[in-house]
Amino acid sequence: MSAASFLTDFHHVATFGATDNNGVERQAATAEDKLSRDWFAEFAARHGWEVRVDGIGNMFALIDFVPGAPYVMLGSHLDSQPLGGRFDGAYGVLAALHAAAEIAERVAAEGKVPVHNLAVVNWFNEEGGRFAPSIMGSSVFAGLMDETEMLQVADLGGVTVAQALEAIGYLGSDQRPDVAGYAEIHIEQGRILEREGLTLGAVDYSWHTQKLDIEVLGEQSHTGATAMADRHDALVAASKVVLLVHDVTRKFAAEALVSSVGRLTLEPNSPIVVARRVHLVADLRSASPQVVAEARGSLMADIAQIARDHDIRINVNDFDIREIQYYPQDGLELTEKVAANLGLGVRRIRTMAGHDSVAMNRIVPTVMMFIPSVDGVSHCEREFTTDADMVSGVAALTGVAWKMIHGALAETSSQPDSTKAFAS
Ligand code: HGY
Ligand code: MN
Ligand code: MN
Repeated sequence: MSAASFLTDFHHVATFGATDNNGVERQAATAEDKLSRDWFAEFAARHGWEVRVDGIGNMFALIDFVPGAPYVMLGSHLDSQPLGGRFDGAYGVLAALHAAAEIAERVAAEGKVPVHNLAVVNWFNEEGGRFAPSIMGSSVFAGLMDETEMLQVADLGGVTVAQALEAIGYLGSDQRPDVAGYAEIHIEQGRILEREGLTLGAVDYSWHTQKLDIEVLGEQSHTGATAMADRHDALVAASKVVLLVHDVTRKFAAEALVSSVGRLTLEPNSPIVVARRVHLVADLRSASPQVVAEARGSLMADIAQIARDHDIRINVNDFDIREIQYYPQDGLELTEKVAANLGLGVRRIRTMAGHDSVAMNRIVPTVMMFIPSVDGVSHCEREFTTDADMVSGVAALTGVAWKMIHGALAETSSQPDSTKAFAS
């Protein structure tokens, strides 16, 4: 793998769905996503790797060393948020492709047969911007979400996952590869590595997260002719809910809880009609499940009070609940060893954002790594990571994957177990 060829490919893929301010608009199963998927398939074909597409649109490029052996999978996601960043997900897929190419060359040159095969995966709909919930493709693969159910999920325009994948030619039916382990590298989407001047993060656990699906039901009426006393304005009540979701963080230590409403749809959304319905999605996250539970309890009580005050109905449902996930101890030690060999500054770090590795860590030993985000921003056009850090990350992923195909982590469980000797 040459740094130049990786950077050329990375910056080329960033042109698929490129926006005016250096971002990407490449939501799951859109025409722009198809461009990146086609490119992924061409890269694999150029290297003689078989490509499979499964029933939820996950793409797998297979590098076979040992007939019939399971695969160590490397990957991330090529879909983006609306007006998102060009690094989130795409970096991990490009890094995985180039790490795999480097490893294939080394295996051929050294002639030492590994224990496992290698695969690169582009997971479907990690972002969840168009089709909720997020981390969909990897969760279906890991058996955490039902494929038939997910295929019926519709976007705001009523298009289902199945229809969208069919439309871009990526509703597959190929058999899913057997998996022995998983490794993913991703931008940090926070400020820690940058602040500490470190190149690599060994992710040791993921935050507890959940979403609230909130439906505010008022009554449609004329904005000009209806007396104020007679209005049941869903948007006024919903606006108070939005502020509640923000203000509940103040009940806890600074930054102990993060929360926002990121989606709001309004019906009928006419300037002359009092809103009859508002649909909101709130995102609650914390390192402590207790904090999320307390925040949820406080919100439920306050939302019920708003419903009474406004004489309207508000339905609240939990979804997309993700327990804290701990990554295996020997995977952390492997990352730290590889970093030391490469002379890269490294530290253990939690992830607040969800990733496909959170799903995969439920079924196989998983390694998750971060590289720095400039200013810690993500899910926006301003998202940025330097070429140098990206190239360092590819070398780290290559080093970790090389050990994993030769059996590292093979016996470990995905829960942390410091007693397990590091499998060399
Ligand atoms: O859910 C997440 O945190 C990810 O960005 N999809
Ligand atoms: Mn991501
Ligand atoms: Mn993301």
